Amino acid sequence: MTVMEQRDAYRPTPPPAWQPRTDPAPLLPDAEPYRVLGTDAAAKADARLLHQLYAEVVRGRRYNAQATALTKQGRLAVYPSSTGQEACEVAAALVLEERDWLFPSYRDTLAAVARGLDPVQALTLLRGDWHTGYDPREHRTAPLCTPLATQLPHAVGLAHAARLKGDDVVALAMVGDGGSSEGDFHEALNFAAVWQAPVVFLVQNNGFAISVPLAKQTAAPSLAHKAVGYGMPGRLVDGNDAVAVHEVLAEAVRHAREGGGPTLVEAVTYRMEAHTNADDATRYRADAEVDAWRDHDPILLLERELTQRGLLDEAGMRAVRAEAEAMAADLRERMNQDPVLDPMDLFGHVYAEQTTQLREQAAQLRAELDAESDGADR
Ligand SMILES: Cc1ncc(C[n+]2csc(CCOP(=O)(O)OP(=O)(O)O)c2C)c(N)n1
Ligand SMILES: [Mg+2]
Repeated sequence: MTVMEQRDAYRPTPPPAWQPRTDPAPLLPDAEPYRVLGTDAAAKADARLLHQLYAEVVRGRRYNAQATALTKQGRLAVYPSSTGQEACEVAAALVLEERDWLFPSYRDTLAAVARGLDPVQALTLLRGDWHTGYDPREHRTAPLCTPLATQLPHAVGLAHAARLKGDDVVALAMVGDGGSSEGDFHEALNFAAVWQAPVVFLVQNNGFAISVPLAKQTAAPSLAHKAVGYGMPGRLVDGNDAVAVHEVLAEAVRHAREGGGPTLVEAVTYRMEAHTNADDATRYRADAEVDAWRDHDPILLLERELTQRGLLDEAGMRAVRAEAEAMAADLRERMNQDPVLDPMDLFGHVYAEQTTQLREQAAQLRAELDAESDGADR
């Protein structure tokens, strides 16, 4: 008789019941986006911060309108407007210290400008005349990133490296709802959580990835819920409420700085304009849907709060608008000047050491340019 044949001799016990390694409950986002403006909590909002957010958001709206106008005048190749999303743009810039890093996407020119970049320099890439247009190290602002979500692993790498070196640096990376479906999004969040890197991920859920609505993009309960799967907190915030976005991001930055690791923030907002000036949004969404968001405009929400508290009157609004107008006039004037460009710069920053092919191409272009200028001299 074998052991197996002996009754009760071999009784495998089931493995212990499976338990999550960490409690997922504290990581879960709220059921509703966090709001401050229009609620009782708004009374506690700092008057100076309210003014600052208001001035920046108004300036941002004007910047968007001016940049879009410049595309129509042929001065800018393309502009992805963030009209309607200015609260997210401005709050993201304001919560960072100078030593921190911002990793923006192509839609986040305003965040770069609110961080202190020259408004013209910030448009260099979209003008198509030079690479990034500004020194990312000087401004601690990575290039405005067109390949979706690729800025996220960069942000994680930088933040992790800074932590290893003992530098007090937080990276804030911005991405769209569509970008959250990319592999880079997954890789970045996974690494950030495993390494407890000091990163804040800000997803601006503006409803669309060009013409694709969020419902066709994800089956997740919310984009903020995705955080739980990686083991980081997810926060859901009203992306048009500048005070709420500022508060949630500031808290996430503080948490990261103190060694608490990354946070995923989903800001629920809406893209009021088409994807870019080259897109026709009326082909895939109804005007009524756009109109429904007008009463929840980030400027309107701030204006209501400031006027109700007696912190802003007509004269104050006029002064803020006049300042924004002056910025737009300066932008217009400088963008209307033809930039001085050397076509040979094309070859300057491709490789540390040029390949034979590139050297040949550079020589060919040099010869063509010389022949042209000889012709012009004659
Ligand atoms: C890797 C990659 N795939 C596709 C594209 C083309 N593309 C440019 S913008 C865009 C939509 C992105 O939507 P979302 O992430 O929601 O950002 P939003 O434009 O709404 O700010 C797509 C698919 C791209 N730029 N990069
Ligand atoms: Mg989007």
